[in-house]
Amino acid sequence: MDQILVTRSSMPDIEEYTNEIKDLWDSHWITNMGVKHKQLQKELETRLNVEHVALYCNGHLALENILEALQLKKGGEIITSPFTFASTTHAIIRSGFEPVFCDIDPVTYTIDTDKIEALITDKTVAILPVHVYGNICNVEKIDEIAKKHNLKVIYDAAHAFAVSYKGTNVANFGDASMFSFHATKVFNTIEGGAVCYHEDSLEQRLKDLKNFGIHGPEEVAYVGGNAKMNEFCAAMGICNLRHLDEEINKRSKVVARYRELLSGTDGLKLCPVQENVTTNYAYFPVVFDKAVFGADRDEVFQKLEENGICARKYFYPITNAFDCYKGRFDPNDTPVALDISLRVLTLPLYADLALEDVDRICEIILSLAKK
Ligand code: T4K
Repeated sequence: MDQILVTRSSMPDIEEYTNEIKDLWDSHWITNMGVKHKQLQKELETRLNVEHVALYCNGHLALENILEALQLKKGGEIITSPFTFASTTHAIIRSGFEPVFCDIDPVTYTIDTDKIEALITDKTVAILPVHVYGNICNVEKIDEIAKKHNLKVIYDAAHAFAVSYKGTNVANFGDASMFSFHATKVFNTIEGGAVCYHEDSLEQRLKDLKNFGIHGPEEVAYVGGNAKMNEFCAAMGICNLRHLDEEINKRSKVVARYRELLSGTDGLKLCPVQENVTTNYAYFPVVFDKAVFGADRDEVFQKLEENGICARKYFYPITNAFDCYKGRFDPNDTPVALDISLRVLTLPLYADLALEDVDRICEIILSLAKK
């Protein structure tokens, strides 16, 4: 039996992609903001209904670049969630800021907005919440806190592409949002990412940061790096965008099947469907309570693995427990995040995952339940 991995990249038919990249052989223009890059940028601005999209070679550098472009006071504190992928915390630290970890809400696993204000000091410069698993943060409350304390808000929206809240695409919240277009995401450009933002003045700064600060063949005006999306990645994005709705629709069927089979099981906690949110079905996390269910997360993980099914412990360990930050942060400061990280498993989810495979995965999980 074939292995089932936690996800599988969405890809267009090979003919569609080769057709899309044919022009590149004619022009020999394969990177540095070529026609595909421009086209994808425009298509995304329209699709997300946002003023500006800056494309990147990956989501991580997109995040580092927007943190720099906002010209926040270096050494300043950024309030964020540790229940996330390594990138979020690394980006804050690599950009010269100090992360201050706020605990998460036990239902959505996004930043607990009731705990943010107590963490604000005179050094705080921004809030960097994560729409984890595509669950939307409490954007209204975050906006209110940010306005009151004059803080910038940068969303890590790596998981939330195509998600909208009360009819507004998530790309529009805060001062900026970062998306990841990595191979594992609902929408991919192989590797890639984007920053969506409102303020016009950020456009030039982001361009400078991702293209060496070059303003012309004989003019280098800024000390920038290189984080451009190339033409092959942009072409993949153009193709994948055509099929996005269809892919999300297929994912919704997989998620519906998981919900049908697992909802109501004692000791299993699923994310509730968020009100007023059009979701993208990015991840399917399940939180296990051994005392009630009969098996813990690691036992379920192991059993699935024995059956060729690779679920993943997204996100364990939480970032404030990483080895590279030993002695610097204390994961016990965020007890909810710590607890969830020890009990969560994200189950396989991708558009072409067969419903029979979902049945088998659930059967294996439920076989571990207390009789
Ligand atoms: N912020 C958040 C909240 C994020 O989750 C991420 C990325 C970022 C920021 C940074 O964005 P990027 O700079 O990555 O654009 C994966 C991804 O590499 C990473 O993009 C993602 N988050 C994270 C949640 O998951 P791993 O270490 O789990 O990847 P890997 O290689 O184990 O792949 C997972 C599964 O995906 C494989 O078992 C099979 C499938 N897969 C993988 C690859 C590489 C494919 O089907 N095709 C592929 O090409 O991190």
